[in-house]
Amino acid sequence: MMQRIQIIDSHTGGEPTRVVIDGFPELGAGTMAERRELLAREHDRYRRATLLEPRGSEVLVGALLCAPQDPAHTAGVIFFNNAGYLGMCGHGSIGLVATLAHLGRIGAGEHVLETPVGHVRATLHKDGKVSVRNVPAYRLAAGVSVTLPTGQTVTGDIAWGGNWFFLCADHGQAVAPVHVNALTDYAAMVGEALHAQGHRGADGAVIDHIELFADVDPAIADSRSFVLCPGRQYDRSPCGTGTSAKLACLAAAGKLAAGEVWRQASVIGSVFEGWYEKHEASIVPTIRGQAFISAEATLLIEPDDPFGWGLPA
Ligand code: PYC
Repeated sequence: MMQRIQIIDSHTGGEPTRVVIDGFPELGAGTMAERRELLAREHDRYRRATLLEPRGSEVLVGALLCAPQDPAHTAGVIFFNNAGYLGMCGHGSIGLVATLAHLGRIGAGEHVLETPVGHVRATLHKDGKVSVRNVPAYRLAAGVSVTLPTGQTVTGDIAWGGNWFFLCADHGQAVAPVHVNALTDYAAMVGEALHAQGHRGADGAVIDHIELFADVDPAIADSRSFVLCPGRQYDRSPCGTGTSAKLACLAAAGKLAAGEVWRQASVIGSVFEGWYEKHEASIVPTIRGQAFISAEATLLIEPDDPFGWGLPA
């Protein structure tokens, strides 16, 4: 039987989100963490068919639209990428809200999204921008030193912003679009060294996002960053969960007050605004950005297509 997967594509600050509206297997009525686990364990070929070649590209981030557990909530969502599954995704949440608005399913106002790592509150503003009040973020460790195979030692913070991040600024790399290949190699090397030297997030979690910060023209933003995601793809947007982790580090270092706006630019120059509220030992970050719809399509998988479920790994 021909498989049909209905998708809507958007981009948030240049970073694509492919929302799956229909065509994935039924995942039951559990939490989004339970449904993500089931998807990964039994139906991973749907992730590969939807995101990877020949129907997608390595850079896409997927967002499976699910019925929420709580009918009072707007939607559930499971984020995934070329390498596996994500906890939260800031740019993807903005893309999902823009997609639901495009479909006429929601209007301006506040909406609750259930994700595998907690509930987030997304506000669709009348001007099309979206604010995502993320799960609590915190700095786990400050001043962590990592020695690279080149002999260079870099020092940075480990923080949670809905995914695990290592954030550093003393890397000496030029954070500019012409250098994305070199930045990708460099950030991947930092990630591997971090792992090899035993650095982990809470509960032994792999730190799978690396953020390299640099100064920027203050007329544009407060900081510019290159963010490498698992699967060796860099985030074209400033990364919502990465900006959340950055806000947690700024708050912990006493460099940004609650409610003060931080403007984070991506390597390609797109900007998110972010601010936080204090929450016990952590913060609750809010990220504001905008997504634009780029395609509506139905992916088709013929039963005899040798590459129907993606190219071999
Ligand atoms: O915006 O949080 C984000 C994100 C995570 C991975 C790619 N984008």
